[in-house]
Amino acid sequence: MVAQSFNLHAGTLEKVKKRGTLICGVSTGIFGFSSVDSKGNWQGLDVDFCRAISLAVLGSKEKVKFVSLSAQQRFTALQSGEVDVLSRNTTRILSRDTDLGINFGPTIFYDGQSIMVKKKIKVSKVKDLNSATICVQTGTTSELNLTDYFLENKLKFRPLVVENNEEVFKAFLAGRCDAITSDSSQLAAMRLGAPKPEELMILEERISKEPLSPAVRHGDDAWLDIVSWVFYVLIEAEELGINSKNVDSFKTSARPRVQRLLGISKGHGSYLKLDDKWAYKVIKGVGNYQEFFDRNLGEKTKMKLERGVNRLWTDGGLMYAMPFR
Ligand SMILES: N[C@@H](CCC(=O)N[C@@H](CS)C(=O)NCC(=O)O)C(=O)O
Repeated sequence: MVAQSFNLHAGTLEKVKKRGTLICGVSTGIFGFSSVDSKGNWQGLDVDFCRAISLAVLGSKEKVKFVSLSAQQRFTALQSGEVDVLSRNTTRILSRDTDLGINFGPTIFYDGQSIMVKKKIKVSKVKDLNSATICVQTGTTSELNLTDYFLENKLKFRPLVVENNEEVFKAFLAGRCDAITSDSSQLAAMRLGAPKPEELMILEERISKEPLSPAVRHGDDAWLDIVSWVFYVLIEAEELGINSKNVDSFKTSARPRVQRLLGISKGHGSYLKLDDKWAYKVIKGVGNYQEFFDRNLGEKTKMKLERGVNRLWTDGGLMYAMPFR
């Protein structure tokens, strides 16, 4: 029955509150997005996003259990209820959004697929890779895009499809393929793990759009609202110049927009069944989107990525917060 199936997956918020822990599906290890540091702590943009949800719902960034999921495993883990949210360099595409019984929240990182080669093969353009063998991980959009791009450009290639992230990179380093393909941020992360990163080069062409977005199960609109609005808070805070360090100085602000965000004017928590200070806790605990970016991917990190299209809309980028009112 429709009413029953609609309710099948509802209640994630209540489940998380009762459990006292958010269970968050991440990757098996992509530096800058979700990986374990030398002290055994999870770190990265996707990890910080889970911590932000945990702050909003449970008031602490520590109440998260991270579950490593390969590209193949991720959707089943979400569908079956093994994880409450998937925050794992996952591209939003039509078929996943519909057929898989999942819903995507706002895009937290706009990426694009690229191809990486060893400099010594002296290739500078994708078209130089005609008839090459290309390593790609199974269960990814990378696999599908590669076929489209080569077809469109009348090029041939042989795919070497490998299931596991580590194995696919090993295969490339061992020379089992001429090139490796993935989202360009992920190639940058992989390169950092190579014995000689300076010998590898990411070709300039971006062969696809990869809007990386968190996902939840169909049928729990209230939970999707929370995941979505946690993200808008990160952007809204950046738009307003509010960050984890200066947030307390905004407590006396006369601006209605600031008062609503920080819960100084009452009532904005109840829309999401959270307390009025939920967004304040998120900002205080993990900061705004700029802090997310700088800490995990920016100039001061090993990744050294440019903000690019992930800048705020007011700076010519795509990041835009829905009005918090
Ligand atoms: N964004 C693409 C690719 C995501 C993806 O899974 N990429 C691989 C290759 S870098 C990966 O993250 N592997 C890590 C893992 O399997 O844990 C998608 O959603 O399909």
